[in-house]
Amino acid sequence: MIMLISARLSRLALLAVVFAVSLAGPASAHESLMVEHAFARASATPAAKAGAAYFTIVNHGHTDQLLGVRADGVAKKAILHESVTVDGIAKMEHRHNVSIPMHGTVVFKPGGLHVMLMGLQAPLKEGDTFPLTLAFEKAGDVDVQVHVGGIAADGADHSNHGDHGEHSGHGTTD
Ligand SMILES: [Cu+2]
Repeated sequence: MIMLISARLSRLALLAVVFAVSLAGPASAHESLMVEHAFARASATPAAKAGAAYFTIVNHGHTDQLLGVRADGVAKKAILHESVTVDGIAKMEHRHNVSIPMHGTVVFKPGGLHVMLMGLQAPLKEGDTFPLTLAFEKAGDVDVQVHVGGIAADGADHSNHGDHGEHSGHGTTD
């Protein structure tokens, strides 16, 4: 009987340890949130002062929030924007934050959520990369390298090859 009780106690202790380890996980929350396929479109003219960056946030962990973005050395300001159509009129809305659902994926893409780069230090050139820092509420800062594609890049692989025609169907308004 005493043996049985102590066996149960040690099993409880083991469970407590497992539970404590699984709670001690801000580091693993950081790794479980990934930013993939970061891209931007090349500036259409050398005088361009604004640009946009896009990426896919893949969250393998708990709910988080994207609170802001920094593009130090690239643009004076980087803002979270969303292109929306209200009563048939396309416009861009400032987003103060973007919710990242648990085990969810949030796609920033032309015509939807994007990072607006205001006051570009230099026009974005196809083939270049630049750093972008995404600030998440729980995961903290996540640095990504943004690949600059053509002026109509949509993030798919085919847009990175220059030699099979223009994708003239894409708008460049955002
Ligand atoms: Cu915008």
